[in-house]
Amino acid sequence: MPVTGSTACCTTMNNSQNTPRTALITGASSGIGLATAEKFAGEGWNLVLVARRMEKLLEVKASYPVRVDVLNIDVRDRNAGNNIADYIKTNGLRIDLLVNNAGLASGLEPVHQALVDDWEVMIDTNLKGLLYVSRAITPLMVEQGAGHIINLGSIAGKEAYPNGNVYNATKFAVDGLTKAMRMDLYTFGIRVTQIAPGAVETAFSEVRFHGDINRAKNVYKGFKPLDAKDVADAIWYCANVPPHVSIHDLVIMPTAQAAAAMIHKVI
Ligand code: 8X3
Repeated sequence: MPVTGSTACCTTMNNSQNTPRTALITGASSGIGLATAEKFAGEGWNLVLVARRMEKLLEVKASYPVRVDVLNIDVRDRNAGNNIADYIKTNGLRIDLLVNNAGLASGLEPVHQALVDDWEVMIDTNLKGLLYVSRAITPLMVEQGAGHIINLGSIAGKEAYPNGNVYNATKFAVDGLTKAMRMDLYTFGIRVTQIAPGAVETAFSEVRFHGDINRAKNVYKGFKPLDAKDVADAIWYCANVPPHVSIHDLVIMPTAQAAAAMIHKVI
């Protein structure tokens, strides 16, 4: 997989040591990833943005007076993490925050009817992609003796629900991995956080239903779901608590959603 790197102007100094902070965000071209990129860029952080589609990344780069490096990389590629790390090292960058956001749900059928191709893409992205990137970036954080990893989990990683099967399994894996990664990394001054959202109105359901927009819209009818910005704000909060504070796990839900499969709808 070729790495296409591209850099914008300017470096913003914004923390107390007057050194720039840089966030690496995967899945940055849409939804929570894009909202997070915009939030951090708006607050003066430099960015390394990773996605399969470049258009939105280039828009972020053009819109904010911070350094934005954009990488056309699919995290499912086994070399993805190493390619990102190589780019970071070659360009003398320091990653203060890794947001492992790339992920998706594909399909919502019972286990005896689900498509194995859906399972493959979820396992490859939500689990293996997160691992490839983390495996390559964590040594850089260990070397610098600091860093923060925020994994995007889900309420689906806390509670199973009917037809959730492999999506549930990948997000339960993120939940477990987040805890285990923290145990491996905390003595190096590295924080590891999980953000576990409930229903967020993005392209999530459209992807889950293989492009069936009407079915996707129905998911969010009759209640107010979260939007991507709500989750980006939570990520921002977790990334900006004082250095001695670590948010281990943050579940963020719509007020109308009491549990994974319990949404109060008024239609
Ligand atoms: C997405 C939330 O409720 O569809 O991760 O599982 S849910």
